[in-house]
Amino acid sequence: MISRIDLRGDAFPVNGIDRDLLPRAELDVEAALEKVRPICDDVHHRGTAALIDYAERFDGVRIERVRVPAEALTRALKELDPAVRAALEESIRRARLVHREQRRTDTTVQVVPGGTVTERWVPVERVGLYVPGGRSVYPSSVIMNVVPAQEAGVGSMAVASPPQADFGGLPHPTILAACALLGVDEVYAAGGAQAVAMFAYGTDECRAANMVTGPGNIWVAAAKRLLKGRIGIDAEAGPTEIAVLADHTADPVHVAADLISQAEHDPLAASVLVTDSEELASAVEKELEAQVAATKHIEDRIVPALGGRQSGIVLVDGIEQGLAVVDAYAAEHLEIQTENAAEVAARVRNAGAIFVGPYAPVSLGDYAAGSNHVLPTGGCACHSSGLSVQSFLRGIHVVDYTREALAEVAGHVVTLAEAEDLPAHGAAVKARFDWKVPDGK
Ligand code: HSO
Ligand code: ZN
Repeated sequence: MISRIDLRGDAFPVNGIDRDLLPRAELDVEAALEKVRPICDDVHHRGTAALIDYAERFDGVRIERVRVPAEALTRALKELDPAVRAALEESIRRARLVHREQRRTDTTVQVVPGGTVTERWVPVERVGLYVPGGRSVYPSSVIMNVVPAQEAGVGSMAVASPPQADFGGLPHPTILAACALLGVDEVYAAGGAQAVAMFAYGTDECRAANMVTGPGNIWVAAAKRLLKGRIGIDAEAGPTEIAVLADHTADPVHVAADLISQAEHDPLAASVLVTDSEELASAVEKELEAQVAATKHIEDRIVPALGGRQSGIVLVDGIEQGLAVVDAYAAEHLEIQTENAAEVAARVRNAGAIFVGPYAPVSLGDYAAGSNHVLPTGGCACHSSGLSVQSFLRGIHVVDYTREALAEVAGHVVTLAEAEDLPAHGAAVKARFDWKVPDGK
């Protein structure tokens, strides 16, 4: 069910790995742009009325208003299964422990006596957090969005998640309960591109946000691309990916289970095993057959995900080559199941998150490691990081110079202004002195 790509021997590219050689889903966000543009424009102009129409069209439910009433949040928390509540609380506790340490402290550098530059970290004022609710209803994603925003000190935040026909047009009750547990009281029943537009433009019910974060389907990704600039975004999330770098010491039962765990998300999810062990590859193939047969979501997600061109077993000559492959792939999640796993993990340059050794499966990170599960997909891990406190902060440079400190460097400023043919820049400095600056220029 999963294909093999053999990069051993002469097949390994001498000039390094080309990303196109590796399995990956094709996601045409560009094509989706044309579809989401009119939806976003409509929300811009008609606000709540447009959101209500789209709820009917895309979510199959007629709603009266988009804002979720406070009683619905309270009720959802009261009715939440106690075991789920305990698990969510532990997940929140661990996420807080990790994210709290990501807070930044302001730094001040004295460049010269009397001349300082401070980097002051200021949270984004208002954020919109998107939580999907189509094929997947993930209360864990509420935690992964809300905790870093709260720990960053964001003052105002709202969650949007699609209205569910089965729940009277409200978002899924476990999503509402997770919001209530986290103390988020502003929640909207809005999904897809229209939810992103609601946050970007604001409506009579929902004040516009400065930034929108969170995973979502291709329509959410397209709306984020379209509205980026007007709002800040985290990343355009694509389907989930797992890569496992494993050698002969890895347990094929674990490896297969982990590959299946992420294939369970989506028919476009990617599961990639990179190994130098032919025996492991064969054992994992056998395990996949056995384990897939015993799981849920077989035909609709797991079989197409594992059998798709985005998944595969990549055979390499050794861990060195394996590292080159996983760096080129830049997986959202990367597991290292090799001898000396921590040392191998330390050499990885590109991954959204790295899971080290036999007891750190990706599912742990999805729910309760303390790490964040909103991570860069589609190879974006070579330039971006997952959601963190940093995602919600801006570093403002505060420049504070005395007359003497400015005088000391004025000649250089004027020189550079003249070199760039911008004499008014220089004049702004000269105006502060009876020009002739001290160095005589
Ligand atoms: N693996 C997904 C997150 C998730 N898993 C939510 C389960 N629930 C993307 O990182
Ligand atoms: Zn997952």
